[in-house]
Amino acid sequence: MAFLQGLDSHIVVVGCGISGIGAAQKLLQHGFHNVRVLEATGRSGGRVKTGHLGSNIVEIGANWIHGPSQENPVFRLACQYGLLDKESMTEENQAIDVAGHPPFTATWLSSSGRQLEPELTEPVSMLYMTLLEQSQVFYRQGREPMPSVGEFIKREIRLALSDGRGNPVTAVLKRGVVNTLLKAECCVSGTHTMDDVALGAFGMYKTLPGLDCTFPGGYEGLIHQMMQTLPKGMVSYNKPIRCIHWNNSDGSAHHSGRTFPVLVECEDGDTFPADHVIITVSLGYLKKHHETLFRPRLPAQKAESIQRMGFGTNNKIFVELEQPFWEPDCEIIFLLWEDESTLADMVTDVKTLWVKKLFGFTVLRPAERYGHILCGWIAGRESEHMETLSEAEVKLTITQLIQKFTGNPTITPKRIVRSQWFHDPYTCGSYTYVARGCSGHDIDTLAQPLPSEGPQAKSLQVLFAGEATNKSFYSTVHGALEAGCREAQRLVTHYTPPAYQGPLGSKL
Ligand code: 6YU
Repeated sequence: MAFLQGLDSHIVVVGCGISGIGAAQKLLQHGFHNVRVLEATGRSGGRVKTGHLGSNIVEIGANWIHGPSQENPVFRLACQYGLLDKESMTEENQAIDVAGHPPFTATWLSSSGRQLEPELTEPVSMLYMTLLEQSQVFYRQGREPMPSVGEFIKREIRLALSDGRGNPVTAVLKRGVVNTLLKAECCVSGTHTMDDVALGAFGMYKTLPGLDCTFPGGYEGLIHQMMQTLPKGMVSYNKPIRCIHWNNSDGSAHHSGRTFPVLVECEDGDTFPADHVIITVSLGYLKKHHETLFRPRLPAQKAESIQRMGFGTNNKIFVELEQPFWEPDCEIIFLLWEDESTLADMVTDVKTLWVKKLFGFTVLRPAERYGHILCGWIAGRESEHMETLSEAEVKLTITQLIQKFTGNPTITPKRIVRSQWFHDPYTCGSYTYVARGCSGHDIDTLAQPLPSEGPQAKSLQVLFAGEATNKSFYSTVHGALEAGCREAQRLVTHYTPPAYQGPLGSKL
């Protein structure tokens, strides 16, 4: 009976990214019928966003399914909807374990316009990868020797390269390889510098088996398929919420003769009374707005965890060329600056040197589908500055960069398109990382429903989903989807009588 009454509860999901869609889908599957999704923008998908460069599709947001194998809910859905090519779905592909770093076929170019020999770049890359793997062991062992991944790697590299026997020119190049790889890791982690990423918590992120794959028709195809399962009209677009009044803080939450513990207030003045709200906005948005987004304000512990956790910027700059300057088998082009004499993954002057943070380009493949398109990657404050420049300015700087590194002054890109996630008012950056000084405890605290104490402690008024609330898979699409489903399941369990929980209840 309690369960049947529960199905009448009014549930508002804030945000129509994959986490919000996953939550709404699961609630509907379990019979909840008063579910409403409020989305600030005019589209679904949030950070899953497919755009165009000329007639080609390009991913402005998420790119890959990380770890496409059966444990990954995004992979399962993509297979179910028939969105992947055959090769990505093979057993062999699912079994490959790349530990989060696919072995791309690489070309290294230097700022003097020459290609570097693998004899130089490969041993340093291998050493670097070993250190990156070692950075993950402290999560289980504790007693990390340095506070951050960046400081740990740089210390070990200094020790390894300091025998003084080598040629000094080669030593500079070796440091350059490390700098480029650190800049690449800033993109993977979504941080300004690896010095900001906590060494003790780095290993908390779990990788799944499977060779990362893309969606031939665009990642947003997954969103469109999922949206088909929601009834028309369930999502209200262009409906930014201004404030969540919880714990009956706004005495006016009455509707159809009932009193509701929560009132969701939108920017346009509309209000939605609710029994439960699942909030899926990004950590970046929470950092910026949590003080005004909740009435009463968030408990101090939760607010502190939000501030401690990291949310950085990673942007892409897609570049279309008439002809490739890379070999047909090349999957990634690394750029090495020969004038960087110290180990560092940041530039000294963001405004004038921002482009030096761009670690290189991935090649969009296969060429028969994309033509000749490169995707440049740039993280951090340099990336945030890039967003403020006009597209023409970015195109000019990227043209000069490619000409310098290829030594060919005639190469001129046809067109470019870039992402601007930091200045997106409803995302405020790209994704979560475990910042120096933060731990899994902060993610648990963020994910804890409100109120967390007092007489209403178990009423689940405000629930927290989104990628930032997933301790194992933060920063990913599957992490976001799983978190949305987790919070929907929390409500299902809440209304399921104890007699139905356990093996039978879990099938509800
Ligand atoms: C992945 C990948 N990938 C590249 C880039 C980006 C991301 N990710 P959403 O923000 O989607 O939804 C919230 C909604 O709320 C949104 O629609 C808002 O408009 C709305 N909203 C906000 N405020 C509101 C308000 N006031 N009122 C109403 N609505 C409001 N993930 O799996 N593969 O290749 C990449 C990548 C450039 C920007 C990615 C990737 C991250 C995912 O895109 C992201 O996690 C999810 O889409 C988030 O979904 P959501 O629903 O939670 O929020 C060791 C270690 C290291 C750890 N890192 C390693 C992992 C590497 C991660 N890699 C990423 C790399 C790329 C390239």
